[in-house]
Order: sequence, then structure tokens, then C-alpha cells
Amino acid sequence: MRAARAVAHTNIALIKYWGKRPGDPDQNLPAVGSLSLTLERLRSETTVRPGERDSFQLDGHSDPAAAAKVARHLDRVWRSANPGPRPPCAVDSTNHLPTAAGLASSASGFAALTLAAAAAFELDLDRGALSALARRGSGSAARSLWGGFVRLGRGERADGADCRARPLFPADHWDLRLLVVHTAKGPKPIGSTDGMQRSADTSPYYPAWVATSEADLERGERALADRDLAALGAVMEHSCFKMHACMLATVPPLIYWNGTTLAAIHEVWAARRAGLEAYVTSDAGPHVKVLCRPDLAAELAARLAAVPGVHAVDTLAPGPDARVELLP
Ligand code: 2P0
Repeated sequence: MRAARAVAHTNIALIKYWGKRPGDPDQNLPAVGSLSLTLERLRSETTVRPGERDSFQLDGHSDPAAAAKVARHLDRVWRSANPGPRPPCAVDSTNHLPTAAGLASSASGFAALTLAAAAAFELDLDRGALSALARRGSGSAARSLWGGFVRLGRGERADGADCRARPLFPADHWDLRLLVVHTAKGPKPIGSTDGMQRSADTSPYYPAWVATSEADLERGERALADRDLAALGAVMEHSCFKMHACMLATVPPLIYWNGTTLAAIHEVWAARRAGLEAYVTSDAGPHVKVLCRPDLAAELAARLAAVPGVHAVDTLAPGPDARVELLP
């Protein structure tokens, strides 16, 4: 075993993933495909080294629940190529995400862990195989192996081997900006994994959500290929609001938004009516993400920062591939 350090950037789904297809829970198989934009700056950096025993530190702190998840994921990576016992690992991770932002770190976190562990274990895996492994840690992590625009197919196989992301277009294909509008501080009340299970079990809109998502993916990919912002924005908003409709119809309801979330959405639409072309999306949390051209980003950010209740607005360009290096 060697020591290795990986960096993976977080991503935001333009076409959303919500729900798992039936099968082995440890395979974490999504019910729908998804299409994402990897972001600059927001990233996880993870080092995996041989250790006396397993240890895990995140931003200098240890947490037994997180350490158990990391150990389980190291086992998955190791067992993908080795029958014997896994060597103990010292894992250190740093999240370069705005503090208390409530932005998902599991995408960049599991992507970086997968990449660093595979290199540390000296496994000869291509990025597709690494993506399938990262997916087992967190569905959105499968997309963070690549920069730019990435599509995760739903896959059909029970063993998940065909459920891996692939890069559609690199970061320089289309110079867009994604504004992250922070509308709250602190963690969200219910995690995605539990929330999506609850939707699958109780939301009458869940079957419609699953049945209609493949068409959204096709529209999204075509709009990206054509660099057609109006087409991409339309299908991105539709995918987002359909997912939130499915969440709202869950029993008990999943409402990830607050009043400021809605105010920010209305501000984006008001700006659009005024000629500032911009489109919204939002995930399993209260923040609003806004897609626009670079030349409009500053004006839109200023308008959104002025909405009462908005804490901060980050402006992010498309980000790079995940990368890994062996350490001495
Ligand atoms: C997404 N989300 O496509 C969607 C949109 C949240 C809403 O992927 O259970 O943390 O670990 O596979 O990846 C968040 O879910 O869930 C997510 P698990 P994950 O970005």
C-alpha cells in the first residue's frame, strides 16, 4: 500500500437524481439518471495513508459515524480487487466548501476518497470503474470524477457495473456561471438518502417523476451540445420543480425550502423578465442555484444578495476533473 492524495470538486445536478431502484442497498442504484455541472473551487481533498489502525479526520475533527462510513467505503474499494483483509488506513479529508453552507459534501467527499483509496491500494481501475465505486458511497459522487458536464446513467444491471457516470463535455465547452444563493445556515433537517426513500414509499408523484426523467436527460444533453441556454434552463427548472413536487407530496411532506428560497426564485424570474437571462435549480436543501452567462453574473448576484434573508451569493465557473497523486 502507498500514500495518495486526491482532490474532487462538488457538482450540482442540472437534471436531478431522487430515488433508488430496487436491489442491493449497498450498490446504491439510482432510479433515474442525472446530469450535472462540476464546480470550480468547491472541493474535497483527501489523503489515504497506511495506518496503525483505521482513522478518519474531517477538517481536523473525528466523528465515529463518519469514520464508520469511510471504513465501509474503503472496504468496497479494496474488495473490488482483493479477496484478503484490507490494510488499516489513516484518512484525512478537508472540505473547501463555504462554512455552514449546507451544501452537499458527499459528492466531492466520496469521489476524492474513492480516487485516493484506489491509488493508495495500487488498483488499476479506469475512471468509469471508479465512478461506479464512488456511487456506492453517494449517488452524486459518481459524477464528481470529472469536471465540466457529466451524465450518470441509471443502468440496468443488478451489480451496478453499468451505473457509472461519463463526461459529456469538458469545463471549457461552455463558459457558464452558477450562482449559489445561501438562504440558511446549518444542516438540513432530513438527509437525502432517507428523504428519497420516503418519497419512493409514499409520494403518489414518485412513479411519474421516475417515468419522465429520461426524457429530461435527453433534452438536457441536447441543449448542452447546442449551447442553448433557454432550452437547458427550461428543462433544468422543470426537473427541479418536478422533484420538489414529488418531495412535497411525500408523507409526511419534505419541504426543503424556506421563505427566502421562494423569494430568491421569484427574484430570478423577475430578473429574467427584465432581460437578465437566468434559470433556477435547488436541491435537497434551502439554497437556490442560478445558471447564467458570465457577463450577467455580477448583476444577478447583486440583485440576489439584496433579497431579504439571503446570507451570501457565490459565483462559480465550471470546474476541473478530479485528480490524484501518489505521495512519498
Ligand atoms: C442530485 N441530490 O442529483 C440530487 C438532487 C439531492 C437532490 O444527489 O443517498 O447525497 O448518498 O446516493 O447523492 C443528493 O443525494 O444521495 C443528491 P445518496 P446523495 O444532486
